[in-house]
Amino acid sequence: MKKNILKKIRAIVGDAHLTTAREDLMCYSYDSTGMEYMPTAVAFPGSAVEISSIMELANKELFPVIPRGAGTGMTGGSLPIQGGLVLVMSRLNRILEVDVENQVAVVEPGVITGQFQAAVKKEALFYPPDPASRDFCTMGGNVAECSGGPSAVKYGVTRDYVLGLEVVLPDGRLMHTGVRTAKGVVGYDLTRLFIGSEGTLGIITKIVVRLLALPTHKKTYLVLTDSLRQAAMLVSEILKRGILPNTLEYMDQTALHVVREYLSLELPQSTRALLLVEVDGDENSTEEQGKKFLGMLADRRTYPGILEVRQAHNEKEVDDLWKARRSISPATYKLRPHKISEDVVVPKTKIPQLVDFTEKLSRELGIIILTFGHAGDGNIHVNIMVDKDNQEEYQKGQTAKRLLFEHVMSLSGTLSGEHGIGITKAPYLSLELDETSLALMQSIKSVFDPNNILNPGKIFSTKSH
Ligand code: 2HG
Ligand code: ZN
Repeated sequence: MKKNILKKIRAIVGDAHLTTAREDLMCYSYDSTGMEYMPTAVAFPGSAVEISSIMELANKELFPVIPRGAGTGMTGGSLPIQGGLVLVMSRLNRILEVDVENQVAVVEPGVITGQFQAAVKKEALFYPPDPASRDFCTMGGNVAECSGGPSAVKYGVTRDYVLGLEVVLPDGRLMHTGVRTAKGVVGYDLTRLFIGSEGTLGIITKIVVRLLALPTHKKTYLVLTDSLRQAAMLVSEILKRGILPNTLEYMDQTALHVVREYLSLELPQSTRALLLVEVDGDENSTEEQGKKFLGMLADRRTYPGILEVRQAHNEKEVDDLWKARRSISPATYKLRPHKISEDVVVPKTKIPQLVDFTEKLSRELGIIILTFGHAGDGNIHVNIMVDKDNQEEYQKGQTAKRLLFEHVMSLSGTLSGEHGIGITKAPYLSLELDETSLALMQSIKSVFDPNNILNPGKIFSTKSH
């Protein structure tokens, strides 16, 4: 990037908000994939108007711009793979409005999701999307990736809560999409087009979300089983009985092992999997759902693989369980220095087939593959643990990834439920999308960004990273 361009960016954001110092650039060169790409410069814009001026300049001078939230992404969406200017949204971190009566809020993209949830909770309101990283990740990043989380089984994902957006287009134009009403069908649904577009179509500068009334009660349970298959089979059984938990998560034996220190409970020797189940609502409905759930599991002859069913009795027990669940992802690095992290989804009834397959893959290839995650919506995290410096192991990991994707397709599943495509899944896109859809998606990208300057090389690249 030429010196005079940097000078112009500096003039837009102010001297204190642009850096080219190597030690600063390094902080914005990686995300949760563990991959690193150095940006040429990093800017911290303070308003949509500044972002608009930067994009106008980028479109004229043709340099890449990569929007970035907190860098917790799992597929490389915020990595500057071609260098260029990283735009960090941390200064746009205000909750602009919480309209309690209409159950709507307006936030800037840099607001931390967990902090937003805590803020609306004070008004007895509820914003359900809860990525495991909610204490660090941002609302803008969640919209860009259409993040989900444990509560998606009952409450849905980010897409289900965003009513409208303010967006800066790659050429610098500022636009508004959607509504702030409960319904709206005027024109094409551009809001949904931006949600999950991984920062390739525009830069989100404001988000209008709908909120729910805060559930007043909850009950948290865990079910221990002597086989992974039994835990997997229980998932669709529970939902079939009309129980709709706000959490239906599972951990396999290896996932349990890496977070063992957070769990202040004794596990029977033969434990092979754990289901974390939570029901919520008002007092009556929570009570009723809890009873139904325990009633269903009471007859052990129907489910011989169940070792124990426990209820968390106090806040500490509930917190411990959640701490364990939210810590699995980072704790896996105890096993190997790198991971290939996938978030495939299969129809719920096919989870047993999927976990049988990953267990077999792990045995046959001789590498660690653990599974855990959002079983209630069939969204399984398959973590293939490798050491990238060990070529043979790394190649085995890549083989496992391809075989996994092919298997998921054969089960009528999808490659990604919440982490997006980014660069890590880009070479596999054609396993799922037909040529016509792929071509149409690429034309949409060129309509929005004819010069391919906004987050280039994401979603559609065929190069392996
Ligand atoms: C989770 O649910 C995250 O914990 C991360 O989506 C999953 O590390 C992973 O693969
Ligand atoms: Zn997840």
